[in-house]
Formats: sequence, structure tokens, C-alpha cells
Amino acid sequence: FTWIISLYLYFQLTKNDIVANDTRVQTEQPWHKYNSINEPSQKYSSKDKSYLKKGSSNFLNSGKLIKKLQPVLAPPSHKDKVEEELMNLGIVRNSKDQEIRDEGYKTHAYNVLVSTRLGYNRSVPDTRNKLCKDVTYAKGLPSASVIICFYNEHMPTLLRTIHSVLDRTPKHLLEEILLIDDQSDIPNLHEDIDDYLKKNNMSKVKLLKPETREGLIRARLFGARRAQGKVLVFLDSHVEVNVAWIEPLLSRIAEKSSTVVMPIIDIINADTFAYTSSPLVRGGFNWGLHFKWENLPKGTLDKNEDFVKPIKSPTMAGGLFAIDKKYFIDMGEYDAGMNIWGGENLEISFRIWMCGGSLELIPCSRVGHVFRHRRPYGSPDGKDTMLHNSLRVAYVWMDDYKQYFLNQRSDAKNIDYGDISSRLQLRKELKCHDFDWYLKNVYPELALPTDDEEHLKKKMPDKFQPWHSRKRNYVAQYQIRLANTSLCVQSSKDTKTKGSSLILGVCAKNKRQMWYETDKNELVLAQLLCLQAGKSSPILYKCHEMGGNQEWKHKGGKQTPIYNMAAGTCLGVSKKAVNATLTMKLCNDPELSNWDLVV
Ligand code: UD2
Ligand code: MN
Repeated sequence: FTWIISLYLYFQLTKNDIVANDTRVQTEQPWHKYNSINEPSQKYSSKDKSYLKKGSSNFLNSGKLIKKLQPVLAPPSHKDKVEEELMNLGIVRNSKDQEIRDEGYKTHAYNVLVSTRLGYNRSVPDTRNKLCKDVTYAKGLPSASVIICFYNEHMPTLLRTIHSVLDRTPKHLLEEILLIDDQSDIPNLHEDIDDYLKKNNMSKVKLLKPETREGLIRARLFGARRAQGKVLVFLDSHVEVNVAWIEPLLSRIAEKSSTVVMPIIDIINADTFAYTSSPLVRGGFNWGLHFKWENLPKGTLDKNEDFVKPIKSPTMAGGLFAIDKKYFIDMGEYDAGMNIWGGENLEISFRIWMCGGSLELIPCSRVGHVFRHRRPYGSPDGKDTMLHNSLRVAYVWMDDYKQYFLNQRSDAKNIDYGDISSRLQLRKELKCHDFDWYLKNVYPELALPTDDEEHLKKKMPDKFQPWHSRKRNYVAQYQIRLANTSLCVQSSKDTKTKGSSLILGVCAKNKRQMWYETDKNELVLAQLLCLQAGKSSPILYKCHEMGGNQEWKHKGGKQTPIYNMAAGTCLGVSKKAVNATLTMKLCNDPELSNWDLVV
């Protein structure tokens, strides 16, 4: 009993720690539930906005608008609680928080304030198809060495990666975790990790460091060559593995050692650390040799059981996969002539398929990965290693088809891609199929570039997010009026100009002041552009549907703060005046950051 009491007290204390100094949050939690002004005691679940959704698009199309945020009497769901907790974790309470957050975005390109406050052992939603729960795996699966390379990773995020593996991998299947510190230059990072592992007796985790910065490809080789397990599992250093993630991977390799298998990569939002399920998509590429996600061929998921069966994939994203150790060695490991980042995923994909193996996605294995908006590091010599590495892929594996790549990359002409003779030799020794065979047998869906596409060869987005649905569901429409004034938030220009700032204007029923809220908590002006939190002020921007800086929470009704999930701050103004510019502020100034939603 005392144990329960102390646990309870502990939670209360840590909770207070999180919300200390923020009286508003203490008194008004949970504030992402809609509290109607008429019925102050009622709770409305943000999740259950489906009631507003019903027929809402028809509603809008017919010119009528939803008049009111209607109440729903549903207890907060588990998902609501998780959302609420993530929201609290993101709150910027003072300038110190702001500093940590800004510095974190610079060094790591994600929200370290949230990540730090999350701690090392959070649970994640089980995103597997429910049929996965009924699958049983043979006894005596091979053991795995999990290899995690990192360069300047944020320590709490890395530790959560490690703990998730330790917590969710059966002991007998985990030989070791090899942590390869690729010469990180954040002061004390290496020592701090080392201390942590020692203090917590984490002897299964071995921290190693090559003599020079190798880049992720040679750092993985460094780890693989020291691994004791029968299977190698590669992971990025900012992931969280899901329940029973490793069994289906090992089981498939045990059946056939020349299958290389991948989990489905779920999405950990870089701004909020929300963990969400990814759709079943497979890996492809384009002629710029950029990896991309694509829909499965028609018919792949016809029957229920197809959702638990391995799915063939022409390529891998690169970060997360399992491979039989002996097969990895026999196959020529990785191309050690590749530097820092990029291209190795297509190289190993082509090689596996062309030289007799196969590459599969395992839907019952899921691992979340933090998808960042940019890569926060470069190469030591400042060169584009992706291009260098892609040239090696093209010249070793693509035969005449490499011309399509070269046509797209006029900047590739004078790049020295190094000596590839040993890789060509490998291809010969392994008696691999040619690239034409690969295209015809593994990836017949890939179209050859047409003249049209030549024109589209402009800069490819660096991105490789699993895509998101484009359908937008509006759940409410209102003006946003500064409380106790007659001033409303409006675009500084028209409603169409990307990047426009927002200002206060005298409230008037025109479209520059008409905000449409979506079921993803976006605020869309005149159904065109999304309100997006910037560093110090919000702007109008193309809706990216990724939540984060376009995700806004409020209580509805009158006198509500409008909180941004990524920024951890609220929508505000510096003064009550026409033309005053909207800013992002700490959420503790009701005079200048409380709003009435006027329907
Ligand atoms: C994707 C892959 C990544 C890799 C890359 C192409 C996923 C989820 N991620 O990019 O694994 O295949 O495409 O090369 O599929 N690192 C080092 N040394 C370095 C640079 C990076 O150890 O010099 C580490 C880094 O800390 C991270 C991993 O390598 O753990 C991958 O790097 P990333 O997360 O920046 O790559 P990502 O996910 O954008
Ligand atoms: Mn990554």
C-alpha cells in the first residue's frame, strides 16, 4: 500500500515539476478539451470531433457553415490523454526553456524540450494490425546484435532508443546493443553516455568509437565487424521500437537467410514526439536516385491475412533493417567507399535483389523514427556526399541505365567518385543479374524518364516522409477576436500569399478573417493557407498536414489561449491596436493572448 502511495506522490510531484510556474495550465487543464461557455462543467473530446465532421464537406460545399462547436459527452480516451501529456511536455515556460528549445532545433532539428521531458521509457501505441497478435513464432530464433550508430545525437533521445530496445526485446533474442559513436563532437556526450551505461549496469550495451568520423556507412561496418549475434539489426539513433518488433524479423530470416527484412517505419513527429502509425507503403526510387515511398501494387492487400504477410519492396529507406550476419558478409557488406550519408540504401537494395536475395517489409514489426525536416549536420569537408555515393551506385550497379541519372545531374560531371574496382569485382564474383533484370522483375512499375520529367528535374525535396492524406475535414469556422476588443486576426496581405504575416484588424465578416479549423487542429484561412508558428511570429503557409507548427489547441468559446504544439507557446500580440503584428508568446499573458472564437 505504501508503495502505491509513494508512486502516486511521485507522479504528482513530477507533474508539478512540469507545470511549475505556469498558473494558467495548473488551473485550466486539460485545455485541449472544448469547454463550452454555456456549460462550463462539460468536457468535449477533441478526438470525438467526428460528430462535427459528419457531412461537413457537403455542408461547406453548399455554402452553409457549421455554426457552433457542439458538445460531446464522452470521457477522455487514452489517445486524448496521451495528446494532452505531449502538449504539456511542449510548453515553453520561460526564456530558459525557449533557449533549450531553439538550441535543440539547431543541433538536432527536433524538439528536445519535449524529448527530454518524455523520459527514457514511454509506452507507444501498438500500431500493428490486430491479426499480428495471433501470430506465434518458433522457439529458438537466432539472436541479434542491434547496431546503432550516432553522430551528435541528443542524449535523452538516444537513451530512449536504447531503453525501448531493452524493454521490448526478449532477453534471449538480444545478444547485445552496439552503440557506435561516430566521433560526436558535443562536449562530454561520449563520457556521459558511458557513465549512464555503467551506473545502470547496462552491460549488454557496448559503447564503441572508431578513430575518425566515418559517416554512417563505415560506422555501421565498424559495428557489424564486431557483432557477436547471428543476425544484425541496424537502427537509427532516434527511434522507438514497438511491441514484439523483433520476433517477426528474426523469424523470417530463420526461414531463409537471404531475405533482408524491414519493420514498418512509424512516424515520431519531430516537433511534438507524437507516435503515429504509418500506412503500408513500399520503397522505390526515382531517376535522381532519391528514395521514395510509394503505394503497394494493386492486389497486394486483397485478403485480411495479406496485412501480416511479408511484402516485397524494390528498395529500403536505409535506417532500419535486419540481415543474417553471414549473408551480410558474403554479400559484400556495404560499399566502404561511401561517405557520411546517402545512397547506401539503394546500393544494398539493388545488390540484394540483383545477387539472389530478396528485400521484404514485415507488417507486424513496427519501429517509430523521428522524421526531421532537415539534416542538422554536414560532412567534414562540406561536400555533397549523397551525390558522390549515388555516382558509385550508378557506376557499379546500373549499367546503361546510369545515363538517366547522369542526365538529371549535370553537376555530377566533374565529381571524383573514387575507386570502384573492388565493387565491380564483387558484382562479378556474386554472379549478379544486370540492372535490366532488376527493373523488369523487381520494379516493373518504375517508368523511364520522359522529356516531360526532364523538365521537372528541379531540386528534389530532401524528403522522404511517408505521405499523408490530402483530404481536409473542416470541423468549425470562426473569427479569432482578441478578448475584450473588437479586433480580429487577419492576413496582412490577401488570403493567397504564402509567407504573409498576420495582423489585427477591426472585426468584419470578410474572408481575410475567416478561419476554418480542421480535424487535425489546423487553422486554415479562407480554406487556403494554414496558420503556422514561426520562431517569433506566425505566418500563413501551405498546409503540410504534419501537425507540429501547424497544430493549434484551444478550449473553444471565449477567453481561450491558442497554443501551438511545436512552438510550445501561444498566439498573441504585443499591443491592442489595429495593425499590431501577431507574435508567438509565452502562454501567461491573458490580456494579449486570450481569444474569443466568434462563430
Ligand atoms: C535515412 C535513413 C538512414 C540512412 C540515410 C541514407 C531511415 C529511417 N533513415 O536518413 O538510416 O540510411 O537515409 O544514408 O531510413 N550518423 C552517423 N554518422 C554520420 C551521420 C549520421 O553515425 O556521419 C547516424 C545518425 O546519428 C543516425 C543515422 O546515422 O543515427 C542515420 O542518419 P540520419 O538520421 O541523419 O538519416 P535519415 O534518417 O535522414
Ligand atoms: Mn534518422
